[in-house]
Amino acid sequence: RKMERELRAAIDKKVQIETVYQPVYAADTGALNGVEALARWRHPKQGVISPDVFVPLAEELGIISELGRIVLEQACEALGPYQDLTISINASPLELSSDAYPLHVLSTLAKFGVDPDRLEIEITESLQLEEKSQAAVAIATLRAAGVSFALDDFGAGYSSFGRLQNLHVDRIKIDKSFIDALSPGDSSAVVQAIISMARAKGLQTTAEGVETLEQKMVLQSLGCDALQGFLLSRPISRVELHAMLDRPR
Ligand code: G
Ligand code: G
Ligand code: MN
Ligand code: NA
Repeated sequence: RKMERELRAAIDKKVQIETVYQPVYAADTGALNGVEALARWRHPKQGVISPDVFVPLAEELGIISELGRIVLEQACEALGPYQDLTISINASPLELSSDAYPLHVLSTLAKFGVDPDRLEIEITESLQLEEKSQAAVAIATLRAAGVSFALDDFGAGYSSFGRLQNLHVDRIKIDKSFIDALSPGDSSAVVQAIISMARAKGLQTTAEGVETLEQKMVLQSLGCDALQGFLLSRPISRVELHAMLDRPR
């Protein structure tokens, strides 16, 4: 198909793939903790195409690692100089399973002068982690170098609590569907339970998809660590990010 050829060409030539950045803030102080890097495909005719469309396509085509490399490089280049900010990237299970992944990530960080403890890799519950699998080795290698891991979309899949036993992560990102339910009249019991469980396990929490002041206040009162969502900021371009970061913070 035409779109497949076009995606291959874009990733090959490193054109049209543009990373945007969504700020993540400390829930208590409101300080900027860092940003999540999110890929966009700026198609010359169709406009901006969502990663929900082209990430699965890149996986099918076997070029997801190349896409991940482009996003990591763009993010490191954009954020390198801002030493106090964390960079979060989304990694597909296929990427993590490639032999070259951990060393490539570490050499990219070194190339851009980004300390490994500033990088957080978001993985999903769909990651099937066999013991001693390539992905498990990648996670262990990167964690040993100081990179941290977050479980993305927590609660959206099956057996979420079970996954936490064998996936070594530092943070959980509470799926937007639970944050949506934090509206007047609804119970906050599920989010409260997720946050207490995380705390008991020594994990940090980020709420995703925070859209209202009400949700923000409930999350603050429940002791959620970090907030992300349209209420605070949409994903922004590199130029907008730099304009924001270069203003006094
Ligand atoms: O940015 P947006 O909310 O449209 O992202 C939609 C989905 O695409 C999310 O699940 C997000 O994690 C995923 N995604 C965004 N950028 C990347 C990327 O660079 N790599 C991978 N594997 N997934 C991404
Ligand atoms: O699966 P992942 O968490 O990586 O997905 C991130 C996606 O969620 C991004 O595409 C981003 O645009 C989207 N997103 C971030 N904040 C909000 C929000 O407050 N509301 C909605 N509807 N989407 C959001
Ligand atoms: Mn994510
Ligand atoms: Na998510």
